[in-house]
Amino acid sequence: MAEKEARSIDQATLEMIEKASQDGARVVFERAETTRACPIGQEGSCCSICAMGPCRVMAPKGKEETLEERRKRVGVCGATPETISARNFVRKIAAGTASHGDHGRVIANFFLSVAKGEAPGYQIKDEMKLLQLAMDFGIPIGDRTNEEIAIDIGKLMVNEFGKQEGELLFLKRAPLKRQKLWRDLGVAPRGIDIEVAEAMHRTHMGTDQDYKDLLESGVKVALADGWGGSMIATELQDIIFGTPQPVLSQINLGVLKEDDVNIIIHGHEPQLAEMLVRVAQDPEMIEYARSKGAKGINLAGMCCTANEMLMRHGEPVAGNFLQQELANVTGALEAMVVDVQCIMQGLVDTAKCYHTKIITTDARAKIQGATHMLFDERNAFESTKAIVRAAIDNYVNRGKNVRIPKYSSPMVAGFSHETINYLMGGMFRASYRPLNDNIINGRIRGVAGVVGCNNPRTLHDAGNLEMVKELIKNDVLVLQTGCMAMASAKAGLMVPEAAAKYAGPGLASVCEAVGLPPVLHLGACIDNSRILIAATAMVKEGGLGDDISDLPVAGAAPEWMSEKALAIGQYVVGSGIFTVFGVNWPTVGNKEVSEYLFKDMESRYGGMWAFEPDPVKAAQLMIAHIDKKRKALGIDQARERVLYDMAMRRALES
Ligand code: SF4
Ligand code: MSK
Repeated sequence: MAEKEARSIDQATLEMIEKASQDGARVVFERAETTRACPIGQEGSCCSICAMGPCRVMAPKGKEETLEERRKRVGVCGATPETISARNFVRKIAAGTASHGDHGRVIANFFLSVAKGEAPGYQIKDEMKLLQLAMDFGIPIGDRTNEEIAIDIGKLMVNEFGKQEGELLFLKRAPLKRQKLWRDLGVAPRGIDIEVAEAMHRTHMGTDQDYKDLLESGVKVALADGWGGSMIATELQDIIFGTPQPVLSQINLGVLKEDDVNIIIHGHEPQLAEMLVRVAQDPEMIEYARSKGAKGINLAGMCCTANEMLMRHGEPVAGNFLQQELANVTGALEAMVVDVQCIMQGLVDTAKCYHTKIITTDARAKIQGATHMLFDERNAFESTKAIVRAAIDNYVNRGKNVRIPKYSSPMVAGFSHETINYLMGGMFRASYRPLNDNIINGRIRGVAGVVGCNNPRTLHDAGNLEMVKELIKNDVLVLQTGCMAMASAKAGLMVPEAAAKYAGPGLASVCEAVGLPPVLHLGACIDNSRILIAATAMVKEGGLGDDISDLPVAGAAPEWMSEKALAIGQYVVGSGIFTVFGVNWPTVGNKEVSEYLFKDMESRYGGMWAFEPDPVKAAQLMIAHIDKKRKALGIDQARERVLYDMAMRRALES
């Protein structure tokens, strides 16, 4: 087994990996060593979509291939390595889009239920956002009630999933030039489900067999995620649960409490989490917990549900993706309550060594060996109470083998597009003007979105930390979502004081003036749509070009693992943003497909992919891209002047 330090840079994680090994509990870090990645699948050179295969079409390593050899390197059906590679890639994007889309669809239907009064316990929290959306869609406001307006919005949004023709409504939010480009290239999505279905059809055996055409269809289906399913989910969640505002919280396994009933909610959709926040504070439930010998109920989050509860309520976060099983290992967790996406089946096996109850709550996601307690949105309070009661009942089963790592870090989260607008511009003239001005004058060199998961094939949290530190040191403001946001928060980058400690002088001066951390938490992975909205707002504010691809911005996912991350990357690239992924790259076995993604896409979309597993080098690629855009905008000179001033100031200070 590898040295434990080779697995994570997070002390709480290392401590729990060691405890797991002492307790005989298997966790993901160990499985990643015993279950090696398949090198052929990893490079995208295996096709298994029909029963004539699987067909493996790897290029010979370390020697030139003759034309004859190359001609023979095809699947049984004759599919070329390019077709196979592109098909695999597009299928992953379709799966990611389907997952975000299904989340968005559930939220749209839930929104409609709330508006109709069929989901007691929930109501419209952000009236301003509701009315703004109504105006965007031309829905009459007049003297209608919020609920009447919301019913119209809900129906319109539900319709986006099954729509067969036309264009997704949210595409109209993009800069005009970008909208035209999508139309000209034939990638403007019609509806969400139709694009997923078409991508699955195109990639079926014997259908689309032109790799460039396949990859273009990958852009179309990904745009149905970013400007469709994900954006719908974020917007409607904000209206019902409240648009996030800056909140203070704590993060890491140290947020679990020795004497409380500990409950972690893990997954993605926030309806149950929202109700859990209420039920955990219910005097009757607290009394019930006390009757079992606990001091109270401690609710924390894991992965993206954690982000949802954090952003809107400041609830503590127990950890990111690779820490989920380690929460069981503390021996202090009464229930891990899960819904959909990123929930490791290994949780059940790990829990067998402790008393933790793994409770699945969604009809779409059951796990063998877990307890299934269906969460019913129409009877939310009572069905949540039943879940909390089951956790409390389990407190008496807690053994003596309890060790909660003493690590937790303070963090500020809650930076929606609206709060950035407000914080930068002020309440009475909320605007992106100060952000754009600071980019133009060079104090802020550019903006980077660093998002995505953890992956045990790379050192846990390290890729994120090295990349983010390199970016902010070079005056790049960093926006984060998902599990990468958590990695930064654990390391202390999401507090205002981090600006003076880690940021370059230009970025630090802006952060200090506004009271912002240099790294902003924008929410869950579904909320990457907030980054699209923020980028569009920067374009519309003026002075930084007339399309997203003109902006000095870049994206990255240094530790990605999920298909959703690929869908996100593809919609970000398709929206005009240079994006670099770490760990491994699913088309690396095919030169032509990789070149199309890494080079040719730029001439079509103004954005392209890159693969660089070294996080510092990846950050430098992002900075070089930002500088290229600054030069094209003619604002590179301004930055040089500021740098000179700062260098002088440093020299004076030393
Ligand atoms: Fe092999 Fe072609 Fe079937 Fe793929 S579709 S498994 S390449 S025969
Ligand atoms: S939870 S998709 S591991 S970010 Fe959204 Fe984290 Fe990636 Fe899941």
